[in-house]
Amino acid sequence: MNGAESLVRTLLASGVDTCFANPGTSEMHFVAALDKVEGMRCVLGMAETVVTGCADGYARMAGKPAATLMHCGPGFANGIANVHNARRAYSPMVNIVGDHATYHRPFDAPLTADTEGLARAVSHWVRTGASSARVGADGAAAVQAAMTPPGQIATLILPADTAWTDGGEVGAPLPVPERTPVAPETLRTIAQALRSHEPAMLVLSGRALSEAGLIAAYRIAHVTGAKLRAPTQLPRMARGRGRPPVDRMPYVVDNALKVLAGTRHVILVCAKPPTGFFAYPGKPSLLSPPDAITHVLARPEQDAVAALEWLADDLGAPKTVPMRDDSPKAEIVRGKFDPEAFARTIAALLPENCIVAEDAVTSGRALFAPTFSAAPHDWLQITGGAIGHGFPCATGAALACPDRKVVCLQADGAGMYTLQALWTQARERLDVINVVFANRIYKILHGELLAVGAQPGRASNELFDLARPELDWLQLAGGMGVEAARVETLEGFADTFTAAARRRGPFLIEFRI
Ligand SMILES: Cc1ncc(C[n+]2csc(CCOP(=O)(O)OP(=O)(O)O)c2C)c(N)n1
Repeated sequence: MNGAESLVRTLLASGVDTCFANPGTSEMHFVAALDKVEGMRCVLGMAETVVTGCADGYARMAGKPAATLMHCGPGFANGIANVHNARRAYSPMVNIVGDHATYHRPFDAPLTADTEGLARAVSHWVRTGASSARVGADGAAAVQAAMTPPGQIATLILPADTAWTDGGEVGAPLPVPERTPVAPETLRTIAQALRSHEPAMLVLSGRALSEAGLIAAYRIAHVTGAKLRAPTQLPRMARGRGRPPVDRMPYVVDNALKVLAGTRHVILVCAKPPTGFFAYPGKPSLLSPPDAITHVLARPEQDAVAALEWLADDLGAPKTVPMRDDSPKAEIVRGKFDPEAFARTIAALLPENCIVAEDAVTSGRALFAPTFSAAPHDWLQITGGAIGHGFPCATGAALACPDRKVVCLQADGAGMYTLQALWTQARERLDVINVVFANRIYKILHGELLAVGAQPGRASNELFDLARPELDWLQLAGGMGVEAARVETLEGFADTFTAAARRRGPFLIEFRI
């Protein structure tokens, strides 16, 4: 058995059975091993950002890593933007990056690069295989690192000779550490702060946004009056009717400052302190009031759900609390696109138990609160601000959950970064409804220009305008094997979406705004 085969067998033994790939010559022995060994689902992504974005969506829904297979430093570099998003979502991911044979490196052949340096920039764990005999053990260590709470990026660089040389040994699966409990003194201190009835806010992310975490947080809010918020960008949240409607922190700094104003205790549950997405002249970076006390109830790798449940019980919260949802009624609205009207419309249309992958930028700003009244669903967002996440994230989520409908809400400019994911959806016959918000402009950047105090001019118009030439999403999707339709009204959208939801397989709706 060569090193490559030992690595494939190790990954399978450790529970990794899906590989998103875009291989090259240095990965040929790994590919040959995939041919030889049964059990790995291999999915081609026709750009590395698609590969890594798929692995992110897959991990968020499967709760375990997929492997990726990429080619040398430049291939990995192409994939970095969505590794960055995955890292900020705490998604477990095992990247296998093929590279030149060890003895070939000194000759500086064209693909020679600082692969380790590139990997280190975005990975929690990096190793370069040293021998075929060690590659199996390295693979098991990579899976262990990826699965270590809260979820990490592990990158194993595989020089070609470590893959093709005989003497490979299958690595035994390694134990995965449990989530650590929150210290009793932390729980008691925070319980005391909440009992003071001074204005408090729990900021929930990670596991705290699971159904169990949200219910416990809602119980705490019910007895203490504490407010609940999720960060502006969240990895995954259980939402919809019957689940606690916890809104996001607004993106716009002034609005976020208003939400936090007067808060005395900011209690972080797997979340970071509320921070502006960017700095703006004359505005603060940290959004909590300067005199607020920041408490850390649970770090992302800790057992946040148990901590929230302990607090809810200790504070004497009833086990079940009536759910109050003030969000507008879910109903199909008529007329032109408008963010609020679209939100009410999609709330009426989302299929039960669907997965929403959202990279909708400005068209998505108003989506969050009104869709609390939709049927129960999971919502995935771009966590690292590196746009071009929606299509691949939806693709990976659909592979992880073949029995669930996936709805991808994608801005057009961001969608152009990774539209090749549509081809993967067609090839794998994935059940995804892609909605493209075709406003034909980098709209958010117009707002950002004004926010830094500048005025739009010739150059900024040139750089933000996407209408010359116009993108034709029907042809783009059709060219990659995905059926598509164009709509210009909300009622047209509702009809087309309803028809798409009844069928299986990928579909794209271009919503002309
Ligand atoms: C990888 C990456 N490159 C560039 C940017 C900067 N950026 C932020 S939003 C944006 C344009 C978004 O336009 P679009 O997706 O059409 O959404 P809209 O603002 O029109 O709603 C750009 C280029 C980014 N966030 N990430």
